[in-house]
Amino acid sequence: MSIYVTKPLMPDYQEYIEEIRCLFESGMLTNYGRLHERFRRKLKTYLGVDGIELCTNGHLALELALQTLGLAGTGGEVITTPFTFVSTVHAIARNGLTPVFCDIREDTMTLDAEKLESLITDKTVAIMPVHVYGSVCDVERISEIAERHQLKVIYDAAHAFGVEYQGKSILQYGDASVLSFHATKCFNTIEGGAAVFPSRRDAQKFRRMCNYGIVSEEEIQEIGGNAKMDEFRAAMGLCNLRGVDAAIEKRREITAWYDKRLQGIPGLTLRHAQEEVSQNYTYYILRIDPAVFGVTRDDVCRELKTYGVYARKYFYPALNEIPAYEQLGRQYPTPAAHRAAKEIVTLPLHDGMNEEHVAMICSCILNLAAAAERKAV
Ligand code: T4K
Repeated sequence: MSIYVTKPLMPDYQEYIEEIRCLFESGMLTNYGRLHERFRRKLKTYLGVDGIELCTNGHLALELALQTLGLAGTGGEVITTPFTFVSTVHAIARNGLTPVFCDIREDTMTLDAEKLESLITDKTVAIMPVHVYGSVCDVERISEIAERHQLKVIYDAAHAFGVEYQGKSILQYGDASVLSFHATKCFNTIEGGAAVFPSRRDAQKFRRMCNYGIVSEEEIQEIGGNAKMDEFRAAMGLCNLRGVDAAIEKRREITAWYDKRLQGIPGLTLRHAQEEVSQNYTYYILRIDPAVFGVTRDDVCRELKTYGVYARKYFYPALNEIPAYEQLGRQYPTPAAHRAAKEIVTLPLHDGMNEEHVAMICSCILNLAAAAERKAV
């Protein structure tokens, strides 16, 4: 038996068939159809945000958000973090902008706002922080710095579906926030994403940018692309929205099973709990300090694989160490990001798991360290 890092949330087969039946009757499969609009409205209510527009995936939503805010092609610099999925940084670079890497906080692994200001120059046009693993960035401090320097803020909120801070959606901060609805996330539309803008004008422009800049049959306003969400994926979104609360609750339960077995072990650090933040439990992350635990994160991944458990190294390597970016622009030391990239493992977490799976995974990790300790004495 194999246990993968995640497994998509899927609706009941019959429920999905019922949802797409109308598409076989109407033949309207894409281009802002009825299901797209219904899904968008329901999502808006569920997330508690205005100005949300759907997209074909999270990555293109990031690229198009930068274009919507007028940043693409300016040749400016965008401050971001090297501890993220490669999509974040590619979205910046593919818009003719230069990523500048800021280190992360040791506890939340989000962009370290205390180091941010010293990286701002007259070339800086924006900040792209990441709510990595659904942990909330220092939104107030980032807003204050951005305002003072007149910079745009685009949050990569790919992991932050449904995350709330002080009782409100985290998506309301910044000039834009971008979600991913990829199959591997806690909520999915197979592939998919969305962008949230506080400005109605920006939201409308983003919507046009996802459809070639078309306003009407006779008017084209911008140089947009094609990044529309089709009706089949909107149908998946409608179905999954009904099941997502139960799936998040199951993820919370599994997280507690892990925590019970792994907390208090020297050399292991569990996820940092943030005050006034409600989680979505998309990822179970474990930090392994090899000097104390006796084995490395990579040893643990290898051992788990022998038991058919496919944990992942989200996010390794740090992106300022990959060939595309190591020579690019100004480089600053990011020791916290490099340590995190070497020490963090993402363990399997999905609603197909039971407590025995978690017990097996934890025993495997703890036994490996115990065996290493025996060998050392
Ligand atoms: N920003 C951030 C911070 C992100 O993390 C991401 C995406 C984005 C932006 C861009 O959003 P999208 O354009 O993707 O919407 C995955 C995902 O492809 C990616 O969405 C995600 N982040 C990233 C962190 O992880 P891989 O290469 O690790 O996925 P893969 O195919 O190895 O899948 C992992 C496991 O999940 C598999 O071992 C089995 C299981 N799985 C996977 C798929 C695709 C399933 O059971 N069913 C499936 O359909 O990238």
